[in-house]
Amino acid sequence: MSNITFTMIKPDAVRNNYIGPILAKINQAGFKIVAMKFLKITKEQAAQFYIVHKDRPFYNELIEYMSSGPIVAAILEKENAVEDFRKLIGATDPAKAEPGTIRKEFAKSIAENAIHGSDSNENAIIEANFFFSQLERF
Ligand code: IDP
Ligand code: MG
Repeated sequence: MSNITFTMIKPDAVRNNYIGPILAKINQAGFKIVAMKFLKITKEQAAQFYIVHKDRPFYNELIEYMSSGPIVAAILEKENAVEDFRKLIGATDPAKAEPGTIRKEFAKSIAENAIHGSDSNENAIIEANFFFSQLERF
């Protein structure tokens, strides 16, 4: 069954001019772009988006980083979207990511790791709703 996942091309990848190459890999892997925007989020929005990590030692660093520059946010659709997209982006730590994955190719550190991918169908819906109204989906 076709379902959705949510992604962000993170500030480091935008700064490094990787928007184009990352979108090419996403399209090549068979994901349909349902919604997309280029925007900069505030610290408060980053803190809310990553609230599940509030007790982790890297929470403040994560908020600073995610609000440090523009990101590309998108909803993607594909059969088995969440799991297949996590495979395409690779492990959180790019040093541990498989060859050919987006994080292996475009990320330099576990903190600034180029891209986000939802970890469950439930979170994909929550995250998509955080960024997009129904009028912005096609
Ligand atoms: P994920 O993005 O692969 O799902 P999570 O564990 O959900 O990884 O962490 C969310 C984000 O927090 C990561 O993508 C990364 O940007 C950052 N992060 C995760 N672990 C660390 C860490 O150990 N140090 C610094 N930043 C981290
Ligand atoms: Mg996660």
